[in-house]
Amino acid sequence: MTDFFAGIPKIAYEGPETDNEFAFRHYNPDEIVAGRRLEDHLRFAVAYWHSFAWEGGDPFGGRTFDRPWYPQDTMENARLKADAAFEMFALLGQPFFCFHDADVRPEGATLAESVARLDEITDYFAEKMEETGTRLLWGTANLFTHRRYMAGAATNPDPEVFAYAGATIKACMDATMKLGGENYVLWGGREGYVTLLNTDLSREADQMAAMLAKVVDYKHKIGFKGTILVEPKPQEPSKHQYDYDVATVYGFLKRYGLENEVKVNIEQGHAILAGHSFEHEIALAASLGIFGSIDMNRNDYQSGWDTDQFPNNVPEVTLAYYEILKAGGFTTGGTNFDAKIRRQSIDPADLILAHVGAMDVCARALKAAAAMLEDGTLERLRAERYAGWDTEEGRRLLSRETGLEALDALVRERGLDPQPRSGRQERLENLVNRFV
Ligand code: 3MF
Ligand code: MG
Repeated sequence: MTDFFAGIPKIAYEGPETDNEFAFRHYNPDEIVAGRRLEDHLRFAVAYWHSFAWEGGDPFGGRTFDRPWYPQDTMENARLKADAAFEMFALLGQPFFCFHDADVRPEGATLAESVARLDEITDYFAEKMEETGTRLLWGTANLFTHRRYMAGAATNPDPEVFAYAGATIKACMDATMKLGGENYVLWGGREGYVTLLNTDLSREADQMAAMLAKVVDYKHKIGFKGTILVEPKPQEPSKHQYDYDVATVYGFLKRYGLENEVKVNIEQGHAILAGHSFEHEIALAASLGIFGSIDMNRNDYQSGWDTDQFPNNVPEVTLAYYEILKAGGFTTGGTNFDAKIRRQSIDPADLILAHVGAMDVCARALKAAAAMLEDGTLERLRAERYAGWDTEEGRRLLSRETGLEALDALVRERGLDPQPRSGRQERLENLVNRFV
């Protein structure tokens, strides 16, 4: 036991009327919504890196937090950090967490030492997972912080870095499998470039595909039953990242024949950076059959960079869960809070309350989305808009046999003069507002 969260009670559901800060107002894990427990719909996960490894630095200043597990360079402190992390998981009662190797153990002098430390700390996790019932949503390798990765991991011009990255991924996949992880994530923060002047795009694409294929092969070799997920992001830290957005990732998977093996972990902030909405990225992934999981953290709308803030906008989050529910909900995926408290939020209570608020926002949003789906008006109006395509004639127009000449003949013979119809956007927005 640490005393890091001393005085903070276990968070329970007390309903919307409570004035207790340390309570859920909307997230009642056992509430049944659309036939499923809320906990099983939302599948919340805490991100180890932001909550326990990040020290509050920014480009203009160093750490602002003061934690008993600093400096994070000994295994003793790694264990202390794990103690505090699992104490927070027990207080929040969220079912999952996620981690990178670099979040949980100090880097060793050699690969062998780093892997031995990862094995040691994840054995410690296994005991704590058993005690608290917390599960692993996904594991991942940090292939972007260490200087060896400054020019990329799989896409590095140096094959030795490629080998080092592969060995590191192997260790992280082994640890994820050992802990019963439900997914394994790859985010290519430095798989891209800073200047095209020194970059061979086509080689780097082949290298990235080669590594992803090795990941898929190793998954099957060890019998890992989870899902391999790629997390799209358009830039930052690279000027251009190859996994730009869902459409780009799908094109890449298709090109290298990996589209049935890999899905996507979509982050709200990354969607915005790519010039899309979160719900656009989710709907597109679902329609392509590659929707996997989400990172639920927003950006500041004025700053233009990845600020990784906790969600607090119910109407926005509702539209995301609407697409997720429409696609059948999560299978192995979940809602990971890849979010950090602001660097002035230095109290342990800030960490807890950030998650409490975010879980409530997501619960409200999911309930609103489920009610919208159940009501069915939105789907009915959408279906009506396309009804012409469900007719015999609609199907005939799409068929390859009906060429451009046939379309020409049809318009002339029938004297067609199609009349515009309202898209009814404001009516639909009003409808959504009735639920949020
Ligand atoms: C960066 C991110 C990453 C990924 C993580 C797992 C550090 O913007 O979102 O967090 O989520 O690397 O893939
Ligand atoms: Mg993320």
